Amino acid sequence: MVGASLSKNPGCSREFSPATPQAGDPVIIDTDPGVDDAMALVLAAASGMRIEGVTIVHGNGDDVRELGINANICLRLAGADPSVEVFLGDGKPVVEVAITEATHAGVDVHGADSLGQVRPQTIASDFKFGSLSAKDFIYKRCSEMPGRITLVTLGPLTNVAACLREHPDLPGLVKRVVIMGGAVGEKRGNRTPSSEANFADDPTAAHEVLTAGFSDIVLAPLDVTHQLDLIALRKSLSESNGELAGVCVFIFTF
Ligand SMILES: [Ca+2]
Repeated sequence: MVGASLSKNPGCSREFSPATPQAGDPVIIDTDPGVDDAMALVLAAASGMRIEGVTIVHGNGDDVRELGINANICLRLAGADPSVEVFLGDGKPVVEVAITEATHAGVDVHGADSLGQVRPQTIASDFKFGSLSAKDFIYKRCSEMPGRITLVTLGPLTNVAACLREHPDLPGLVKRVVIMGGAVGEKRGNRTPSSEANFADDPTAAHEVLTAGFSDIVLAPLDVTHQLDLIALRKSLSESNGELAGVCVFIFTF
């Protein structure tokens, strides 16, 4: 995602802080890893952001426990603080959507393990997960740190919507929501001709989050994510040594 400060725009009178969290900023990452989210977790862990917790949602796989294992693998490979816990969330949308070949595409795209079938064998996968559900963790931690946490969502917005349904006061507790989703400003979607996968997997949740009253939402739609030069990144990683770089190269190859 691209950080942006619009304060230098002469046509804009409002002051904006950088769109993406900076080193030391507390974040909760809601994710469905997923090869692209695996890279995001690795980069987040290496960025210096203070990861308060990682919550798992359906999307790039059907089994949130397996997706949670993927998240743990990424965090450990990236050298994240061992105290960072992974909390399992919902395995289906807040309102069931019809399963079609198109809506099941995420599972097919990311392989049987949702990680491009490159799970490293050298890392144990018998991880323990956080005792709270994803939605309960989100509310608990945001309540403990009111106005400080940035929610970063990389999958369907099911967990955040589920949290909102129980706690309508959540928007007042969150500093900012950074959402990877939607196909705003782009002529085609990646799930259907007009829809982006994260929003298509739970459109009700997307609607409920976007209209819940969060004071600061940063949306990173497809046209933003398509700015990443994967070829250059893969070349750079290929020239590096180490298990993490190797896994990332395999992921890109998949
Ligand atoms: Ca994702």
